[in-house]
Amino acid sequence: MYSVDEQTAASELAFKYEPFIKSVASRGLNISHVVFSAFPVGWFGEEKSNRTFKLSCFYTNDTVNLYVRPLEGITVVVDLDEMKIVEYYDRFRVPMPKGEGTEFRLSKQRPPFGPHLNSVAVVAPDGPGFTINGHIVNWANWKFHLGFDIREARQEVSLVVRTVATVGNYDHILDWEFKPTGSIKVEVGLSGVLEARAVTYTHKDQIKEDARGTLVAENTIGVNHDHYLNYYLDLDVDGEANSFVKTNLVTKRVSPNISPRKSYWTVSSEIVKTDTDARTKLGLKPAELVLINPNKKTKTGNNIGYRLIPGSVSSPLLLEDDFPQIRGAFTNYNVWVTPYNKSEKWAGGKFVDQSGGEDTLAIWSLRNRDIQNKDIVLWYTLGFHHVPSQEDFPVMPTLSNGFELRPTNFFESNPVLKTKSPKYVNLNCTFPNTSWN
Ligand SMILES: [Cu+2]
Repeated sequence: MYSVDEQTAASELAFKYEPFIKSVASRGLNISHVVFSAFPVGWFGEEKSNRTFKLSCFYTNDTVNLYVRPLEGITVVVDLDEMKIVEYYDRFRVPMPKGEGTEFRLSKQRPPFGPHLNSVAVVAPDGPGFTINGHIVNWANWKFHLGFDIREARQEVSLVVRTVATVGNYDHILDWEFKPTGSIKVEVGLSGVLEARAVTYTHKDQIKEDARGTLVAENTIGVNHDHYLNYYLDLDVDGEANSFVKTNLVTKRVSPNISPRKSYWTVSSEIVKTDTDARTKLGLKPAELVLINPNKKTKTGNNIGYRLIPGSVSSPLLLEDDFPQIRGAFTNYNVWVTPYNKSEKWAGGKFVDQSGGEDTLAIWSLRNRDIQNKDIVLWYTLGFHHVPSQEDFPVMPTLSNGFELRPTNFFESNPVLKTKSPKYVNLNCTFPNTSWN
């Protein structure tokens, strides 16, 4: 830990340090544009460690973004208790990144701007319904303590396309949220009426067998069950020909005597060759799953892509040779990628309950078909294991899960910076029941 005063004192020390002044001058830079940022030096197994931090240098000319123009190669190490420079390195030179294109302030953005967003207003005719007294917030059946530390807020408007599919006793609220960032968030909310089984029990103490559910009311068992949804995502990322990339996040050991550090992590990307290889169980090892267009690159040479950010992951609990699992085998993996084929549309097969499993995604994906630089389909299986609780009776409050499709090197930089916030609308309503202290 260190204080702001210590950081200031150390910076002052460095600005007067002759070798540092020379290093800056020898690069043809103006020292009045240099700022320091302090990074604490941790414990790396030394017997006695000192309170030190490293000062790294940044150049502020042509930018207000303090961290984007690192003055690379120079490090000043300051002992905070002694308040003196104990190590100094000027090791190498690389070109300094440009200030151009680093402006993030809305008021400084220049045309061309992104698409126009209309204002949206939410009206609460009886007032907001909550009260704030000091740090106590009261709303509905909630009362909680809240400390505010708001620095900056940016308005965000997104468009939600919603459809509700009522399938038997369940309602599925299917949302597609389109964001100005280019992200698409997909969410499914489950509500509806539990599948119940009538029993003789009126109290949990009477149950001596495996009831395969929860006694949610007298004589009523809410049955344990699953919900699985499969999303057929025929994505065309900047064109039809796409590839599926698995970017594995891997731990590397540092060779001895190079650094006091023992490990770091990096990424190892592989373009997946076939639909059989593409089958992925999520959560076993960290990886980013990206659909790229291998024929299109950004200005800096990254492949244009969109990545899948999964929600919470479910895997089947039934045995593989159990009949419902044979026809519902699309749940065996969370992610599948297949070449586009007009006849392959329904992951669980055309005949659903009557399927013998032959016409399902699990069978199509056994053929080792090439999925590189082709029109491909991403299939995402999302699931819930539902152990009913009393709150789910007589009708269930919405339970949600989802995933996100997020641009990944699709844009040259953050696209939202060029999106003007919608105008603030003052509806001039009065809120009679609210006290704002
Ligand atoms: Cu359920």
